[in-house]
Amino acid sequence: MPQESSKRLVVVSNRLPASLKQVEGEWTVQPGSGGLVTAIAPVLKNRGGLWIGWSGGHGDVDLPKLLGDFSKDAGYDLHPVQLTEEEVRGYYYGFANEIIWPLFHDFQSRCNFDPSYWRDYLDVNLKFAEVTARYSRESDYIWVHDYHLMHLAFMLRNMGIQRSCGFFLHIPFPPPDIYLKLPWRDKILRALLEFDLVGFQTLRDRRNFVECMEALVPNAKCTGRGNMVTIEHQNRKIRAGGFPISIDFNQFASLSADKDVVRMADEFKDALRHRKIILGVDRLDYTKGIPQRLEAIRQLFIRFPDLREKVTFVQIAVPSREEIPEYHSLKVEIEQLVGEINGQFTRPGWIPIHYQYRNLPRPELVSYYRAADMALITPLRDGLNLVAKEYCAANVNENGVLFLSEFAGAAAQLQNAGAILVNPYDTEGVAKAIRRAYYMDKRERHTRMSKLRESVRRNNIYWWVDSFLQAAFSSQLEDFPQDTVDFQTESTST
Ligand code: ADQ
Repeated sequence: MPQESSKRLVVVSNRLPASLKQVEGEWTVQPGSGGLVTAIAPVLKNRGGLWIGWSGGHGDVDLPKLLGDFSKDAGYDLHPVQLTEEEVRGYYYGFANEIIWPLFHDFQSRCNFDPSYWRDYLDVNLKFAEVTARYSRESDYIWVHDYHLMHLAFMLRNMGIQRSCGFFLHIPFPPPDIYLKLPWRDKILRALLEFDLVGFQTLRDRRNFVECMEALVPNAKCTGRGNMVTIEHQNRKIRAGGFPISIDFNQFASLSADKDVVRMADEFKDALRHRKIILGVDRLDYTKGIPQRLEAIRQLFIRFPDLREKVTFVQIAVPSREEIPEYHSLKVEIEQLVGEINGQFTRPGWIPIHYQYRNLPRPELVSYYRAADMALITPLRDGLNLVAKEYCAANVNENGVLFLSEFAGAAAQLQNAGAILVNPYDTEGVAKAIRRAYYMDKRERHTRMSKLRESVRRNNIYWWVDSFLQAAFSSQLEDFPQDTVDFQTESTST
């Protein structure tokens, strides 16, 4: 890799990779456990660096002291961006969650294009840029994450601050017919062109981005074929490419083999009397298709009575964005559907759907993955979907079946690797696919799952960080290792 790869890294995301918790009356900082933190923390520690993000409120704590202590242990610095309640309401709940999230997931009818949200979004992006400018140096590489902060490079340039900046979008980028509905479509697209590298989850997202750019910024020129392209705009070169995010494969695989996890998985199977387990795991969000999935389960029991009392569907939903009324109505809708379907089919000794609404500790979550015979992952739209990869990594016995929505970014990588693709809106089609998998022989299940696990093991989270940083630091497009991206299956899509 070129010498520049030793640049200090500055990560900027909406939230810091740590949360504040009260333990016996004392505030403490607990490290985050998500994949992004796991992958980036060692890079930050090795090459030196910092993470900038919103700390999440708590006005009564001595934040600099708490974060200072945490930084010493972590080996990299955390710098908080402090936001007022109004800013959080307008920028986070408003602009990010009521405009960009629904629009970019093709739910334009759920958007609330309130112009005041836009102003809050700009103000908060400016605040993030000020903190970034204060704590970073000109030689640093700034890596910005996600749709909350699309204006960060633009703000830095406006302030006259020279930095190399990369951006990664964790959610889908919509095609022009949807993106063009955004009232601030030009400004956001031009702001994204202020980054030096713009990364997406899939090749399709990258193509959508280029098509929107061609419609809105006609003087920008795009060259290159395949995964990475170069865009020339106002005497600058911007790179755009697909980098499907992943998980720490070894961490999930070894946790799944841990004796406590094995015991929990066995207890869970005993409790369900060794019926086949179909598992759904999601944040409770309308993009995840939980009601449609429940309807598919209903269809399964209507169309195939031979499977009644033979399979149990377990849906685990993690509470999310509970302050937003739509998320509350979705929760009620799901609870009603579960009650209805259970009322329709339950027999003594068998409840068809087990529903849990809670955040699970990682070992418990992995024990569910381990125990499940099938994972039913059917978002209506998803940037990637990490649960699909976590299920494969944890399926150490290699006998599980992964059903994956065609509309999850992960489908581009995993469809040729053994996942069974389904259309989440086609509830009868999903039911038929489940029945086929129920009777699938052991050899086919094993062939599919070992291929899936190999794909996730190879393209793990460390590979993802390396791919992005290599693209960020290489001066030549050819330096980017195209052949390591499993995108061949997407070549027919636009
Ligand atoms: P999310 O929409 O949050 O992420 P996903 O990728 O599936 O979706 O990640 C969810 C995470 O939450 C997983 O790591 C999972 O283990 C965890 N989780 C889910 N249910 C849980 C429960 N009940 N208890 C504990 N943990 C639970 C966004 C995008 C995705 C993209 C990721 C990463 O929407 O498309 O894959 O970012 O880029």
